[in-house]
Amino acid sequence: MKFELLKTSNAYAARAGLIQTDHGPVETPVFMPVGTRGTVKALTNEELISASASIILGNTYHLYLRPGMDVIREGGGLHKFMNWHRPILTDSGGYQVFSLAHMRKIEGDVTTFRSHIDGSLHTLSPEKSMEIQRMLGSDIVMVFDECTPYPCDYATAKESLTRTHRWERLSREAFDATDPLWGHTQALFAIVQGSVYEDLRMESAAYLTNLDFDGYAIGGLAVGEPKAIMYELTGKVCQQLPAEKPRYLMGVGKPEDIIHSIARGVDMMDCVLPTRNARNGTLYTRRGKINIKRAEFSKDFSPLDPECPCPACQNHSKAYLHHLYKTGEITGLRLNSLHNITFFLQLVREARQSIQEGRFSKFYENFCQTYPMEED
Ligand code: PRF
Ligand code: ZN
Repeated sequence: MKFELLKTSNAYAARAGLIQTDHGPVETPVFMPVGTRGTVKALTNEELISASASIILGNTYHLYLRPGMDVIREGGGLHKFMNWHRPILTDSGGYQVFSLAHMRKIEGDVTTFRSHIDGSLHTLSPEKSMEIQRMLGSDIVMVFDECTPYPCDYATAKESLTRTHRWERLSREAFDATDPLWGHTQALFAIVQGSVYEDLRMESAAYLTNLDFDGYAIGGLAVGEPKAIMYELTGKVCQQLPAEKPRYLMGVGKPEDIIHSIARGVDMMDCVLPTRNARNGTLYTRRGKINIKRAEFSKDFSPLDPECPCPACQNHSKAYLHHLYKTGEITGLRLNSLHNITFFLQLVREARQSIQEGRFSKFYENFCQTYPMEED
């Protein structure tokens, strides 16, 4: 993997860059649609490509449980199995085990848990997560970490960080001791943790920079802390990270979080919000979100956004989307998902273009004035 920094904003820390992988380029800043179980929910690969998705995310935890590594191995790795030949980033399971699995027990560096699907007993560790991600064949592999909840007292955060740093070093060693299985190279990203404590975050950034990863993620944010804390720590951690490596803010976020993060130096983001919200009728526009199930749309025959290139906006009215939602038609969920993914990808692409053209400040200030900000 190669990362090239193309341009940095003058007034803000926003950057435009280019990641090169064996499955093609990723222009940054980038929003990564979430394909937890080997599909971005409700969308086909062709539709993702039409919406210009350049990289998607997959999850070690889910794919390991279902379909399982035997199927992935026989299917020729995740790219071939799902017939997606653009880049894939896989999360390590470190977050999902702590947020989804039942009955977790950490013994040494091995975490035992029960599957949230059928209660069966499994283990994950730094070594095992690397082995699974080698088998999946993702272009970007994430280290196995522990995401602290919010709130988290200082002593607990410090103890967790010590463990996470050990797990990240073990991830690095296990990754280096193994070879890719599917004929393309894989990159390894570290994850900065440290809860809401600035000194722990700085310590984490310094420790991980020393281990020399291909990129650096910021984990443990967007877990319920006040927005102001998230934005401030994101900015401070970015300043501490090497300029020549990509930075990934995990699990972010709402459109305003995405733009505020880009302004602070983040290059990559992912979130289930556009697809999950599409399925409960929440649709994004330049003036904020709307809920298509509201009665006010029942006879609104205008498009959601005439300038949006997606099929929901180009071919249909809000009244029709409202009707499909109310009747529970699958097509409604698909059109809503297409629209939201198109919106998120386009928003980040516009931010990137403004950075490249040296007018990010204007883009940012205009966004802040026109997009309604939500409270904590
Ligand atoms: N760690 C990992 N994945 C994550 C997170 C994390 O801290 C988050 C936190 N927002 C989302 N996804 N491994
Ligand atoms: Zn649209």
